[in-house]
Amino acid sequence: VSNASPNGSNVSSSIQGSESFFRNVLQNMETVYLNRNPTAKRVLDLVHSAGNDRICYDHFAFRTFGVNNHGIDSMAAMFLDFGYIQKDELRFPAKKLKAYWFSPPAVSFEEGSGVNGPLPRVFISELLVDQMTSEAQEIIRKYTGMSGNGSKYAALASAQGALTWEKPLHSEFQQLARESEYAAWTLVNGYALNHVTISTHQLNSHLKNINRLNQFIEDNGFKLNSDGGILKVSPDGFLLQSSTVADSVPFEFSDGMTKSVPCSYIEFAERLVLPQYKDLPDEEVKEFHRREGFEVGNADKIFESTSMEQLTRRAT
Ligand code: OOG
Ligand code: NI
Repeated sequence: VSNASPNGSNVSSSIQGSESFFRNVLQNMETVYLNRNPTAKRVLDLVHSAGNDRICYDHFAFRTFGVNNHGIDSMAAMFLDFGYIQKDELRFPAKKLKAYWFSPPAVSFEEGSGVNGPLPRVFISELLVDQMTSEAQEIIRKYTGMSGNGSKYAALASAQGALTWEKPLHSEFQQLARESEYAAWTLVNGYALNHVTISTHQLNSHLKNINRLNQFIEDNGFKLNSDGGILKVSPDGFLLQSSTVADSVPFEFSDGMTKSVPCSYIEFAERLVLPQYKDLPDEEVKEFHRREGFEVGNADKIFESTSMEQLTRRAT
């Protein structure tokens, strides 16, 4: 099977190992995520009940610390082993982050919903720890150092909903939060799924239009990330994204303090049909006829879905 894409390479891959085992791992990551994040669960239920029997995931996203073998590679390992292919690098100098996205292997059956549908792309970012202040580096090196070989089990930690390091002090969380909300998030959430993304163009109701979906989500009382505007549009105009604001969950720090910390959010993506395929009849349009990949300008704003500014913003 070839997943030759018009704006990507012609590299094709097929799933390696047992597909049912791999899907089971994704399902466990999803279960941890849905149990912790009531907004994500509610939104998926709402989209289902609005006439969409089938929901396809555009991508899964993870965050990491780029130090002590705990960076992108630690989370990418399982995906690469099962046939994912590393694609473009994205850089976010102001946030001191970089990311890669990975394209999924071809599978023989993808007619189901959710993790039983088309395999999601994967987006993995890492904090460029060397560029942080020495105070922040000390905290991050302390916890990734204590994790040790834990980074080899990133996927396991994600599927279990466990940290590979011990819980931090509240003061350490606060110190990181002052410098980088991404760093603070990763210290308390580790390899947990940061978000799943609903592929809106693969829905069959009127919600396949991302603007209608955004309106529907807001009409149901949920707050969308407004950074740079609700709808994030790539410069070419063909990749449209939006996201909810992350839920907060109580977290018990190692000093016994329990404080609310940002957890995960849910994203929506609509990939428009590329100009060279605009005359294809709707029923012939496949995923590879649409805009591929990610966009730095969109991603930069989607990262803000876990920021204090968005969490504390009053609903409009
Ligand atoms: C990832 C933000 C970027 C996208 O689809 O561009 C992103 C994050 O918040 O960790 O998800
Ligand atoms: Ni995303």
